[in-house]
Amino acid sequence: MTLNQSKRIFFTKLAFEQAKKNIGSTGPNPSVGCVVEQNGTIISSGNTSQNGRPHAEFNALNKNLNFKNSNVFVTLEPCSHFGKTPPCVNIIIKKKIKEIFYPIADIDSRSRNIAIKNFKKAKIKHNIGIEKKYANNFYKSYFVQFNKSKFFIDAKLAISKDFYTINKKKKWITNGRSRRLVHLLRTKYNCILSTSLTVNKDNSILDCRLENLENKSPDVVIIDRFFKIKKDLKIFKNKFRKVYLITQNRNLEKEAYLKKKKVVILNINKNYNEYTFLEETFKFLKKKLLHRTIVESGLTLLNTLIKYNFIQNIYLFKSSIKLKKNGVNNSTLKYLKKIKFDNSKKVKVNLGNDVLYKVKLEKNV
Ligand code: AOF
Ligand code: ZN
Repeated sequence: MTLNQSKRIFFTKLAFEQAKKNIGSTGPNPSVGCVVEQNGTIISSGNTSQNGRPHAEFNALNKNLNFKNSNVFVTLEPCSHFGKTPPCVNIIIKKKIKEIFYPIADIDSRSRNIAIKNFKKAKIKHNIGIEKKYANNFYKSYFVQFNKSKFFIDAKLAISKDFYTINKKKKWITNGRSRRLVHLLRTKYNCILSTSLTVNKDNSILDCRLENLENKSPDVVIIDRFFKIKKDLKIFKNKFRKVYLITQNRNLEKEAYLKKKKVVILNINKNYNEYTFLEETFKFLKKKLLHRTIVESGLTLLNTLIKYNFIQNIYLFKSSIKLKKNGVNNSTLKYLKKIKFDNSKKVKVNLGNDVLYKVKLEKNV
């Protein structure tokens, strides 16, 4: 049975649904999805395992099934190198797959454009390019790893109907559905970036507290240029993740205390200006293989990051309630004004009375 183009697109999209499952928790490895189709139905599927291995194709094909006449849809070129696991092209060839579909080549030079040669030799049909644009966008945070000066940074912001970011009377601005979605969103990132100002004030934990996803809590990076972090905060208590503190000042007593709590401290040159300080922070995160960052901070840091074009997407959770006199810190101030609400760059999701906008900013990635 030959598949028409719309079916091929359909199965490729399903492969991306698999890839989405572990995005943010495969370490520096790309999160890949794989769907195996036979006579119009899916007989197997897989995705890259947590921490990056085994790979998606292995997870889908290492099964006692008859794969004869099957087509395989993968979200990225299958690997050809012997790394910590054998090459995925080998298992695809061994299982006598009829045709392999993937949108784009891998960027890793150990595998880039090599699969096609192996498939040709093994006489396996191959089709490259379906959903290419989607794939290029999906793998942005993977591609930036191969570029020293590019970073993948998104942000989350909760605002009232009248654009305030702080409620004087209550801890929350948005509803329970929005807040649960924030917890899920966190699992899609390697680290959350916040500031000592925010965590000192809110005593926030910044983890994922959804059932069975607790172990997907991203690491936390606290920007604290003047070493103002309080000592006994809840943020230091989560066992599933690391905490990094980035500062330009010294405080030996506090450093010793935090080190005991396993907090990693990065001391950046005191003479560096705001921009260089941030750039050094992001370079450090790259070294730590924290390639997908989400900012959850107050308006000062967020505005600064927008000013310097560091932010890619903003997840804007907006409630239906006006805070009026109880509102503090209006988000229409300063650089957030740059957010344009034109439909081409905005995705809208209804969450009960709240609305989530995903707004894409112009950025250098
Ligand atoms: C695939 N399927 O699911 C993924 C791939 O360190 P290793 O040996 O696991 O190799 C990592 C590289 O493998 C990574 O840079 C990328 O080229 C590829 N990732 N390939 O066929 C997968 N995650
Ligand atoms: Zn592989």
